[in-house]
Amino acid sequence: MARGVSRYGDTVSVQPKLTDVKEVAAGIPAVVSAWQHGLKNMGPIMSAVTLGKANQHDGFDCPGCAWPDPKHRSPFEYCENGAKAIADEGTSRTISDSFWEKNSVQMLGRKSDVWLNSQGRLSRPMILEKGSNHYTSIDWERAFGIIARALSSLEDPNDAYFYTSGRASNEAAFLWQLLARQLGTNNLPDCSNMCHESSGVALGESLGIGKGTVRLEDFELADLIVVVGQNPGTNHPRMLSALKSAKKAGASVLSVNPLLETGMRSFRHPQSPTDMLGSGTRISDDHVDIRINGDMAFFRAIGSLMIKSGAIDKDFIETKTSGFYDYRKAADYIDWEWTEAVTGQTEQRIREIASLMAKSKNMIICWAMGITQHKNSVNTIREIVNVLLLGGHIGRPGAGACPVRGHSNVQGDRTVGITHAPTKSFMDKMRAVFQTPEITSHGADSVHTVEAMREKSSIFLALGGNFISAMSDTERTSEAIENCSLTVQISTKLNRSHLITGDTALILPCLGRTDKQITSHGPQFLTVENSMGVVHVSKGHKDRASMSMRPEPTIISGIADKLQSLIGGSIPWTVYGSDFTEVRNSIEKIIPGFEAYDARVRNDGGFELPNPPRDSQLFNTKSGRAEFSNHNLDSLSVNEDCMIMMTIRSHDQFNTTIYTDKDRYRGITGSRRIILMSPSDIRARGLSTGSLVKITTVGVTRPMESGDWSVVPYSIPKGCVATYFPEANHLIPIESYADESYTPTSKSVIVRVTV
Ligand SMILES: Nc1nc2c(c(=O)[nH]1)N[C@H]1C(S)=C(S)[C@@H](COP(=O)(O)OP(=O)(O)OC[C@H]3O[C@@H](n4cnc5c(=O)[nH]c(N)nc54)[C@H](O)[C@@H]3O)O[C@H]1N2
Ligand SMILES: Nc1nc2c(c(=O)[nH]1)N[C@H]1C(S)=C(S)[C@@H](COP(=O)(O)OP(=O)(O)OC[C@H]3O[C@@H](n4cnc5c(=O)[nH]c(N)nc54)[C@H](O)[C@@H]3O)O[C@H]1N2
Ligand SMILES: [Mo]
Repeated sequence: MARGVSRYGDTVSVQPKLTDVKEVAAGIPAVVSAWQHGLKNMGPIMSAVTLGKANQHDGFDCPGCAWPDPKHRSPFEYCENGAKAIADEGTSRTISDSFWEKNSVQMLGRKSDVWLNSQGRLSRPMILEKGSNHYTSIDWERAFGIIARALSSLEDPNDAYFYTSGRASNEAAFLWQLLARQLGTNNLPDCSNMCHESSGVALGESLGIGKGTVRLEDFELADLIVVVGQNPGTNHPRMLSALKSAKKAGASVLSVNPLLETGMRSFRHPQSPTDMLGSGTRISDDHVDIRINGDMAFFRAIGSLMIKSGAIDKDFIETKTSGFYDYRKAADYIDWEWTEAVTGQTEQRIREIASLMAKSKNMIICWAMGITQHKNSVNTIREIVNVLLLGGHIGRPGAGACPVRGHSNVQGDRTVGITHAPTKSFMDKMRAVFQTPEITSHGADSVHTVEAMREKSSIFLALGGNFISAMSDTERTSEAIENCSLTVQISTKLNRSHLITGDTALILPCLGRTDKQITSHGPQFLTVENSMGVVHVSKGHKDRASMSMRPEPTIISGIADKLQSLIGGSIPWTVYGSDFTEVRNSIEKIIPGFEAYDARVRNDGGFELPNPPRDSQLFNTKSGRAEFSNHNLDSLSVNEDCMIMMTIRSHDQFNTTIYTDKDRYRGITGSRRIILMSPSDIRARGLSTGSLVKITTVGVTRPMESGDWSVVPYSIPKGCVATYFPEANHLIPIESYADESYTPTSKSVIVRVTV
């Protein structure tokens, strides 16, 4: 039963204010911006204390991103955007009961995402009863009872879906998947499905591990670092320090991106006084302004040229890899006319880049969403790995594959069992240790969750995140959620997923990274894994803003304990909910690499998980070797009247949490309803700066379009346009996803832009 809540908030069309694209990232403006957010949300003293604990051995893991921490920490191990994420969570403001009395869900639905998030921390469990339009408070035990009864009365456990967003700690994530599996389902869709799933699938097939193969220390040993489809200046600002040190040690940096993002131009280290006064360090030595989705063709051409030049590591290829001869055959002929068209690069230019890569003794290739969110993402990543394999760049210091993860613990969540497609050995261990029922089929990922819930009324539970706004196809996703009998959100901040709900909806307010985790068993700490496989402690230090908030593991155990009393079982849920060491002791029994987990993780800096390709050039693939791939090349090609649209992040947002409407580095302020377009495309379409256009998705049978997008001239390849995520998500069809990984094609949407 839909309540008719707006999926987007009232959109007012305001023209953005445009200034020049910034040449230098970070520096004084970043420090000022970080402190502005801190002061506004936490006040001066709490800002100083909280920011001082970020990424310290005795502090918390910054919720901003998954970039690893250096061994030797400075007192300021945070960046501008980490500081924003910390201030946003650390706000002293809470949502009061009168807020819910005053505002119906329909009224809240008309508000913007910025407004919803700025209301403060969710502070009490709330329920939206069937047929009601207002949330009212509920006590924890009753809320757990409602969830447990609903789950236990399902005819089929596969009618429940347990979503996870990547901020959940290892302990919370482990308990969450244990709850799902005790019920009897593998339906564990997660944000990773929309994010680096393509990397996990591709690296699993090529290298036998779904993770990267470099350590932070490798950056200083590399001679060439390639940053493909990633905007570190905004999304992983601390990576710029690593790139800067690498350059000082002699590395070259190459950027491959339709946009020359500011962070890749120049960088002033905010913690270095001499840097702050200078003109900044140039980061990228060269930039390839590739067309959207041209990367597969680009890397194949490079591989082909490397083989022809003979500059390949024959010994590595001979002893450590499989499939080279088929790959060489596939890469023998390059259709240069097509390659030039889809990459937007001349043959000469690709030859230059190929010879740069062929010369490299130690190459690291980094990538993020610009590579993972296309139809051919898995094969594109395998093509990137082919190039690394040609040079023998796996399992050698200073070289390797580096998928740069997004959410701060998305990698850890996967490690401890958040996956719809678990291995048999994992499931066997779960059954042996916890007597969970036998589950023979894989579960649903995010795309299949939407499709299945639209078909059949279900129960949807979310450990964090904002599924409505983060998923593609906002309309279909909303229909799926509104078709549920019960939706449950364990959250820190108010978002649209609390307003577009099932018949009955629950909000369960949890503690975040910056909060002290105190249970009936005393003070606790949590653990996380960074983008490079290091597991370490995260300990918040702020007193909770409301006594009604609970730690995530305590909430999950509360639900599970009630459920267990109805369906049977002997998992010590009450112990898990209060003593997080016991959770770690159980993780150790199930997941390889976690021996003596609780003891080892207490050491400063934690411990590193084994990574056979990196540590000893061992590959857990079918052949027992690293696998070359040789798939047919493809790239999105569009008619003259269509364009390829990518949906990207601005500088002042964390995924669906929008802090302000400023995109400082790109020089855009005041509106997020913009479309970046090349000056030549603007002229060719008879448009001008500020023209309001309609964007229509091509290739779907149902109407998919929206108007009032303001044209912003920008240096972007012809035929390519960019809009912001999440505003443009309703233009990405649910049926448009990456082959094999089912990641929505957020960077490859074919559209028509008209007045
Ligand atoms: N401040 C802040 N930090 C964040 C986040 C945030 O929202 N805000 N989000 C976190 C999360 S969950 C993630 S996954 C990461 C995301 O980090 P990024 O992947 O850096 O995020 P996007 O803005 O999606 O940027 C994608 C980049 O890819 C480029 N691109 C798009 N299409 C193509 C293509 O076809 N080929 C190539 N070569 N490039 C392309 C775009 O121009 C853009 O620079 O950041 C994490 N950190
Ligand atoms: N078009 C388009 N769509 C995309 C993308 C894109 O590039 N383009 N990127 C995709 C990517 S990479 C990702 S990762 C997804 C992100 O998808 P999600 O992870 O679902 O979304 P977030 O915006 O990160 O979730 C924010 C909400 O999480 C809750 N939260 C924050 N911290 C905590 C915590 O510590 N505990 C709990 N329980 N809750 C917390 C808050 O209530 C907050 O409102 O979006 C994807 N969607
Ligand atoms: Mo992500």
